[in-house]
Amino acid sequence: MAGPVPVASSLSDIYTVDAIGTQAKRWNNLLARFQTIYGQPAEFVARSPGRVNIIGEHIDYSLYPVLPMAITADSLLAVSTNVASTNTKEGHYKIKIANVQDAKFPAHEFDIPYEAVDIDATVHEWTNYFKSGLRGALELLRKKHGNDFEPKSMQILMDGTVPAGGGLSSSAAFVSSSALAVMVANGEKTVDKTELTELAIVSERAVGVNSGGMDQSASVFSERGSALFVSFTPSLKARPVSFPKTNPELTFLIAQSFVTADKFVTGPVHYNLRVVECSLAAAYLNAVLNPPGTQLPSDASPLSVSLHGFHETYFALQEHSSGATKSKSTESQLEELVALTAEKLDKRDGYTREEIAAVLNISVDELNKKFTSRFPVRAEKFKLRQRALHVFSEALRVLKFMSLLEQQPTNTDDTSEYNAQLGDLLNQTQDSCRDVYECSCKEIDELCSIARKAGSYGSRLTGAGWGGCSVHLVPAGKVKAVREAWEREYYSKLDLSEEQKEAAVVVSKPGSGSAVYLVD
Ligand code: NG1
Ligand code: MG
Repeated sequence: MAGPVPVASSLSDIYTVDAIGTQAKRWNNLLARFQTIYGQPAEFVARSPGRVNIIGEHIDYSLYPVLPMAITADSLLAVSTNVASTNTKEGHYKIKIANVQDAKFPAHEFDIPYEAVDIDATVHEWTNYFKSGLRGALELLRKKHGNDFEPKSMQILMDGTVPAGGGLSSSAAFVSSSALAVMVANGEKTVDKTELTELAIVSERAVGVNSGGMDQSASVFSERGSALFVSFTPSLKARPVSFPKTNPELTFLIAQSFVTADKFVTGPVHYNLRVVECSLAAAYLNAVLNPPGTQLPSDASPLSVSLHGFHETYFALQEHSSGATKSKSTESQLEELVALTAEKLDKRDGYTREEIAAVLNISVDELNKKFTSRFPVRAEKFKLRQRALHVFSEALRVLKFMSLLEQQPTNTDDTSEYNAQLGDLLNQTQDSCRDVYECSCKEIDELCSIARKAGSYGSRLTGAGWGGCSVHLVPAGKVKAVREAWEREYYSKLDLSEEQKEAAVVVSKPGSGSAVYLVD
């Protein structure tokens, strides 16, 4: 699992047999366009895929494990480092970057000083994602090779097929493929997957989103045919998990809502606010449940303290004071935390800054400085109870889902009941996302209920939510019925282009993660 990013020598190392035809055309087009634009061939292509999250929504930044899988759609960066230096400023290197969709994503040329990559996160500019991968990769290269390391100039052509703002993680695919491209362009023969993932997680925050680490892990580590169990503590680990053989066979369908949720725009009231609420909930629970003065670990979460950090500290202290030798199972700990949250956090309409600061025994200024200053958030009240209830119960559902996957059904003549148990957990996630975490939207709710009526075992939003994509666990024999129902009851009511109709629903098999392809 851990180890270097693989070097592919043919497309069959990257894609499943059924995808190769389409992908070969796309790659040929990318390489031909590269030649036309830059007048020379590309040296290599760096590739990272998007992902769909099967279960474990909005808990990665609270440092609980999640279960995503990579999809076929990906970000490709064709690169050459053979750049004429005649018009590059002294002490600078040149980045020329273009996109195959040049009307939507115009080409740019940058002269970047050796010391620092400047990113203006206040403007919404597609090349910021490249720059954030560049910045992260250069930090790592400097750590390895010393501070006077001189980055190489690069010419790049990008082709991304992960829809932006669609909950399939186009950003993580772009940032991690960018960081990978920079590492390879600067002469790294092998790129370590864990190093790449960690730098991509930190890099993406430079674009103004306070993200967790699920997407980058799924993009880099995934292996074809398996989902990926990603855990973040004590350190980042990813392990492939295969789906048992079931009857009826199970298929994942991904359906677009065509509601675009742009974190860059709505972050302060949606995504970034949830991250802050979770961190505040951790601090609040620590103040009311742990002995006075207890410090939570300031771990790798985007903010200073996490619900997982509170969880660990709480039970460690309990065991210590009771002298218990056998620790409780994580499942029963999570059940206990759900009950404690419901009891101790009673304000259903949310807590004001003043109320929270009083319990934490700090001033409102200190609270703002510690919790709400790194990323923009806008809120009068913070729904600590609801957010913590979602996180603990969702973390529990991930464990339940994993234990179902690990116990093969005994009677394989008919596993409908087993399939239904998997589906139920997905449905519960959707209920919690809609009602408790408030990250769904009516269009996603609609896609889910249409699918369930037409035979889906379990349907839910995937990714950040507030639009974007949904994921559905459907028996193979019902795929057609589910697609038809969506067409009839949902898509036909939208004004969609042919291209959008084409991309609205995909049957997804778990795909492979990041790779480098050397062009010969
Ligand atoms: P998407 O759907 O890609 O925007 C986001 C976060 C994840 C995770 C999910 C919710 C980023 C890059 N990714 O995913 O880390 O928190 O939401 O589970 O912000
Ligand atoms: Mg994203």
